[in-house]
Amino acid sequence: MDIRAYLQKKKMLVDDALDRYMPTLDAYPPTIHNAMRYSLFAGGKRLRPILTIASYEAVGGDRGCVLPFACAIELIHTYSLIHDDLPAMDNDDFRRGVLTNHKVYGDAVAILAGDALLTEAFRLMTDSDAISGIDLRAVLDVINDIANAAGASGMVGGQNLDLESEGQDIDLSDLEYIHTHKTGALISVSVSTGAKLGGASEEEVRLLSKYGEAIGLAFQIVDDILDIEGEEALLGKSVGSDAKKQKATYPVFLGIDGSKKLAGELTDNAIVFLEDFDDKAGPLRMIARYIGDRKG
Ligand code: GRG
Repeated sequence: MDIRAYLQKKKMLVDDALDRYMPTLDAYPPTIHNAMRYSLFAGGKRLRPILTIASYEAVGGDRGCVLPFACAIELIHTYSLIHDDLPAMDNDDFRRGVLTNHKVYGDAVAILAGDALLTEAFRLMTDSDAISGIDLRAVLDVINDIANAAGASGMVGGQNLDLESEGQDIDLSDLEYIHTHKTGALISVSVSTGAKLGGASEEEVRLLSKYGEAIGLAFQIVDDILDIEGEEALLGKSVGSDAKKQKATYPVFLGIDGSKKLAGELTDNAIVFLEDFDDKAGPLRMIARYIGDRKG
């Protein structure tokens, strides 16, 4: 199977599960449920949940317990996009090819929709059906990892430094901290969550976490490049915003070619971390390549 067919098949699986797990559109009160579903089903690539499933399958996970956790990570990601787009943060009008949540529902409801998606993620991961049959120590371990990756020492902390750094003179190690936390932490924990739920050994979790860290940083470096030379129609959002906000990015430090080279090296390294895995890790290898080459 080629990467496009693989991603499409797994995206359908995730979309279907999200639809089943989320409260329906007619749930009360209506506005918040509409706003949550508006952004969740606006057409994301579902890269993070797909990574969780691919990692689970790479280590031989076959008990079908990964989907609620994969979907919970997508809920957290969607909340972060809604909040990131708010006027107080990036102030963006388009996301996933449609108007941003606050443009449709207003700032207050967009804040609540993000809050509710974040909370819903933790409800889903502690739902008795979702966790039935899984070793509860593994459940607590992955929930703890996900909370760390999403919170002040992970994504929120990276976002905080990113906002404070606009227009400031920062160095490459500050930028690496921002990228590995703002974007990399959730991507990396997507991979480790799948591995742990799939029953991976400690060494397998270590290697897959290294893989996740490498593709997480590569993903954000490619995002910096796409903000300069990407196509809005493929990205579903405006380009050129980093330069407008005087954000430090990898192309500012390394140039476009240097940034592409580094993203290529990171995805190559990611694949090296998979050397000891068998064919079941094939999708993870393809996803690393896809992240290096993506246009949207
Ligand atoms: C507001 C707490 C908080 C955090 C925001 C993720 C994030 C942190 C901000 C998003 C800003 C941004 C565009 C970062 C670039 C990398 C990124 C996360 C892109 C969006 O992810 P994709 O391309 O999006 O996987 P889809 O829509 O496909 O899910």
